Amino acid sequence: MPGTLRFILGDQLDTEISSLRDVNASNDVVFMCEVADEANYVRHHKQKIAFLFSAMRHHAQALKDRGLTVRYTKLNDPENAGSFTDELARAVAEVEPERIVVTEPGEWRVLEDMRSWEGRFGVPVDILDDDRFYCTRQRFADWAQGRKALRMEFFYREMRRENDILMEGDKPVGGQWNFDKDNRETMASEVEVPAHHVFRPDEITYEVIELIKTRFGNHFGSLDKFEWPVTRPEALRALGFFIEERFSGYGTYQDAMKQGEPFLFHSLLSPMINCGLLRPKEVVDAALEAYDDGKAPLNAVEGFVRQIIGWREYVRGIYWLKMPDYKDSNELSATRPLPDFYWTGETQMNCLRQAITETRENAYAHHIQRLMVTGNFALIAGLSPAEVEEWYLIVYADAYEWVELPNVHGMILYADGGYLASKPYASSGAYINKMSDYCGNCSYSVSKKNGPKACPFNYLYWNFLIENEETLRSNQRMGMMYGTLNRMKPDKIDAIKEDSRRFLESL
Ligand code: FAD
Ligand code: DLZ
Ligand code: SF4
Repeated sequence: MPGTLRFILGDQLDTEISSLRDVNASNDVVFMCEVADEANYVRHHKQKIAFLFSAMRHHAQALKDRGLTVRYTKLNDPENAGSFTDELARAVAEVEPERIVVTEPGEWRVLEDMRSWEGRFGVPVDILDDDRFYCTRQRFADWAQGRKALRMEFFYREMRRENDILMEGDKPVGGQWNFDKDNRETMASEVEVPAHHVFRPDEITYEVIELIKTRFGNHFGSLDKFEWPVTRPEALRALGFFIEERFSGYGTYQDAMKQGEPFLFHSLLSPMINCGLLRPKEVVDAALEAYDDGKAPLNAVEGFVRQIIGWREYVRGIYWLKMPDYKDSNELSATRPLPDFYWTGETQMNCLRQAITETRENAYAHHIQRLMVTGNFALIAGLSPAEVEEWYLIVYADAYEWVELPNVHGMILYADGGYLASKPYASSGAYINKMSDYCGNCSYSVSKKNGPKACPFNYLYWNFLIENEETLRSNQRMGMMYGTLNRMKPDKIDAIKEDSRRFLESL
């Protein structure tokens, strides 16, 4: 008797995903496929593809172990049709289901495909809500309705109240909503960075790694090591390690950067949360439990929870509210091509060299490296939003368009004209110098403002303000900067322009 065909995408690796909730083990077929189109629509980091394919294969096995029938297409299956729609066509022809059930995807382009499936296959297609999130797309749209500016902080407070997280009645625990001011410590050299836990590849992962090396050998990134959790038990262990060993320092050192230390006190959980191996709600619950047990201070717990119920939900809300047009804007008319060093790491700027080299090795960089090093440079050097967005989507194991795009287009590049961030996050070398030990190992001098030895962030910062004065001057939050700029002597302005011209031409 024909049953339901349940299509599970690579970032839906949760046995409780909505599309499996009413599964009938005797009639239904679960369908998963590795397809070249998904690996190639941008040329993802090799480690990212290996992570996802291995996690998919392990998940398929976990579903079979639960007694479900799973039809799984490997990338090197000779019959593999190469795309979601064409692979689904093969599955439909074979299974002849009475309906198809799928959870809504994380990317607009996939949703568009999904909407064509009913017409194409002649069977009903149920696209269900992805209720792994705290906030539905509709709930976010209702919140956004009628607001002039969408600010994360106000959305976050609603999420706190609505989900009764860190609340005492209607007041925030500790008397403040946000403890960010306690989360800006630099890291003294004697602070010991917790151990990084390595998850050793098993046979399935090794097989996938070989496949990726053969099929995607020319993609960005190294596969010399592979240390990610790829199963649900491993992901839960990673969560446990974070809570026990890193969480207490998470808040204090959240913004710090240190040469040779790519992970610091960060959780490294985003690839697993985004692909479904971990549920955001269980991660937040684990953090709250650690707080109740006295394992982590409030600044760490609040800071961490804010990233997940605040930022993560907020960027998803913005993505679905603004797509498909969101990526089209280019408020600052930035057009400079992405410099080659974003791929090679070969630059004299030590901060960028560190962040990019670590990205190549780990398919990971922590938030401040993404925001204040690679992101800040992209902003003040006027790099093309489309090229920068593609780079971020390629290089990180946690990157999917719903989360990458608002962070890049809105947060770092201000390309949406301030829809997401109230002002551009532009900064000179002083910030990087304060929060890291990178500058001490750099060929440039962070204390020099002009000339060939000066830190390029210093003059590019002012050059950015000069070039975008017309657009940014009226922004109240930029008033102080433009006040300083206006007081600068003409020869200083000329030096800034000349250094910037020389440097940008050399890129
Ligand atoms: P932690 O510091 O331990 O944070 C805990 C969790 O909070 C993360 O696992 C993540 O789920 C969530 N989180 C934190 N900040 C954000 C944020 N700004 N937006 C959404 N979730 C957040 N995150 C992605 O998951 N995918 C991306 O493609 C991505 N691209 C980014 C691009 C730029 C330019 C910037 C500035 C940030 C981006 N982020 C992205 C957000 C953030 O940098 C990563 O989530 C974080 O670095 C992941 O590492 P972690 O798990 O160790 O995070
Ligand atoms: C990122 C990715 C890659 C590289 N490959 C696959 C794949 O072969 N099969 C699959 O189901 N999913 C893959 N993904 C994740 C999808 O791109 C993701 O599910 C969609 O972009 C929707 O968020
Ligand atoms: Fe980066 Fe400038 Fe510091 Fe060099 S001096 S590490 S370029 S901020």
